[in-house]
Amino acid sequence: MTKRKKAIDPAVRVEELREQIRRHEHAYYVLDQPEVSDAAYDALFLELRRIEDERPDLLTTDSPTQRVSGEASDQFAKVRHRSPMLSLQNAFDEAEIRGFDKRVHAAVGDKVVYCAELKIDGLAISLTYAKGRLQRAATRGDGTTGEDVTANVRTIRSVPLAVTPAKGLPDLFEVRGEVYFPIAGFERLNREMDAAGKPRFVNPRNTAAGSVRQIDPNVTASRDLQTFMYMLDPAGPSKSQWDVLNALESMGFRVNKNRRRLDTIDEVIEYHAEWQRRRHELPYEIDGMVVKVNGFAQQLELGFVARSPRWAIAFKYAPEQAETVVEEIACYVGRTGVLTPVAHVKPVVVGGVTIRNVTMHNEAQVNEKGVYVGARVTIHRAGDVIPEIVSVKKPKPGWKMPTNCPVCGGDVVREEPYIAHRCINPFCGAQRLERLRHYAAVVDIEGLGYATLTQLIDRGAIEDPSDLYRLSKDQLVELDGFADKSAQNLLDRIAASSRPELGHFLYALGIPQVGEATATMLAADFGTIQQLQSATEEDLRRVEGVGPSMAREVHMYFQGPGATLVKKLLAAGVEPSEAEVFSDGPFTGKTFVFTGTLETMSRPDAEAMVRKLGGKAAGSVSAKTDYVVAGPGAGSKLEKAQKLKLNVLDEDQFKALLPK
Ligand code: 3BA
Repeated sequence: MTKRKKAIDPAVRVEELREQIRRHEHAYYVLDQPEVSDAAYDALFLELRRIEDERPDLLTTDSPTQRVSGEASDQFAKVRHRSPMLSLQNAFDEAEIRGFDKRVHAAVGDKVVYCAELKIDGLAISLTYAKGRLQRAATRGDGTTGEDVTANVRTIRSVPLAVTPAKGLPDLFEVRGEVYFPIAGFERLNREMDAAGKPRFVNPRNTAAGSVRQIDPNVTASRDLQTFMYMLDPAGPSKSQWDVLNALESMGFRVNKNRRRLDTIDEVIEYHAEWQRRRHELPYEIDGMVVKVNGFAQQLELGFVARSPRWAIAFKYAPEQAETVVEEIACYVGRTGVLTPVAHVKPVVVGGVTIRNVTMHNEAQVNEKGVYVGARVTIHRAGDVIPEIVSVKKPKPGWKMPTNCPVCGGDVVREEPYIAHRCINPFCGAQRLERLRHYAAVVDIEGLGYATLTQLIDRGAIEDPSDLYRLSKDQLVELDGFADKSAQNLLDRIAASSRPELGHFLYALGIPQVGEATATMLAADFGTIQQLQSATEEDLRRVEGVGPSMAREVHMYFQGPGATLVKKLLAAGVEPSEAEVFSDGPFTGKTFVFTGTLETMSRPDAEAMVRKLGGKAAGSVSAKTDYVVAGPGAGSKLEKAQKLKLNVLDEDQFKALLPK
């Protein structure tokens, strides 16, 4: 007799599967803490879909398989909100938020608790639940009437299709909050657009709005939108905004964890400032903080003005994007002759700073973006980040680099395989100025800026850095902005720069391709400028971080223009200090690479320690590396070290190597 597996009742099994899938979706999409592997989740999903396919009678609209209904609608029905969706008053600075606090206290007295929430830069959405099922999702619209976007919002996995209402809630209730586009997903989408040769999306907010209003719910589903909820109507037994947020969370809605109850406006201002600093740690964009009077009794007392509650305010941050017009595209010539296109734009405030110029990398980039004179462009600038053109209204490729240098009129060429265009005139005035400026900055001659250098060049007083050391006080007092004392100060600073560390000296020369890190490595390796000058390409290639093309450039440099300049500098009395080479330390002959974050010391300190003990600290991992010290956040360097089977140490293991 064959043993028969006890038949499982499909009706029971579908409920079991739905329950498990909902739990996993909640863990993954709401809590960001997945409980099972994608494969395990997919298996449950597939099993559920199979049963539902065989037994259509068991299908329910709130089944996790039914997020995408498949019906495409080209028009969204208008829906009237049960109660108007209000708007928020804004405060743009401390004075305005203190004004709000004053009005609140004047109305409700001394004791006020605020509930502070991050202001998500998304779009407001309303979800109506009936008997625990998502019945309708609507956009805010004009506040009174919105659009029915249920089919699309159902595809957002953090939106529960079925919930167990909190105790004390009626059959019908509404949850409101924000739908947004996570930054990582937005960037991924734009990479896909780039790859497909399609125009980029401008910002996550607009893209989220567009995604919610897609004709085809499959498109919305593919966008991986997210939600944060913050309002519940009616609020049931909740007595405050804080209670509501907690109630929403326990019903399974996604609620932002960065929220706080605060007793004074000073604390609100501090919390606001904290998130202004930290906003770029978040995987989504915020445009401020929403400050709400916490207690419902006090909210009721405060009431409304027009369509805004008097108990809430949006305390905004400076926008990080703005639109403006390109007035001119100019080209700047750098120290190595590379031409950099710069868009001069109609001045616009972005991220709290007035932007007039936006640098682009090269001709190819100008055309990839489709920038031209007269173009309407969106500029982005976040924190300390350099402003960037993120999009062009009507992009048009076809901008061309000038064929002659805008400064000296010399020939401009593009040397394959490089993308950059270069002015190849070695006597180009712009290059000379930039080389001098670079030298002055690197050997730390404070106060020797463009204005002074330009005057000195124009008077024929200097041509290359060696001339600086022959300047007289008489020559300096003649310049604009100089008197006896300031001239002497500058001379003193120039004199003080004549004993540079060898690494600084090498970097200051402006050897093609040699940055600060390589210069330090070369200095440590060769010890003196003479040793370096007589090094062969072979010798150079042995240095950590120096590849064949750089070895060739460095070698050529010291055969050509470098030979003259170094000779002149030495003759002018500049004496690069010999790099300290500790030939018999415990790390002699060992090369270290640090990657990731160190927790008890800074990276430069750790590298200095290695050098002091006779070793070398390199910037990149290769077969020549002896030890890779990896901290949290270590990425590709660690991977490479593992691939090469190098010694990988953590910070403690590294410290154990240090002499006691
Ligand atoms: N809280 C936006 N309105 C918000 C409920 C009130 C409100 C917001 C908020 C009116 C956010 C106006 C549109 C609206 C629901 C009306 C938030 C955010 N609170 N945390 C006080 O994060 N963007 N926006 N939304 N009703």
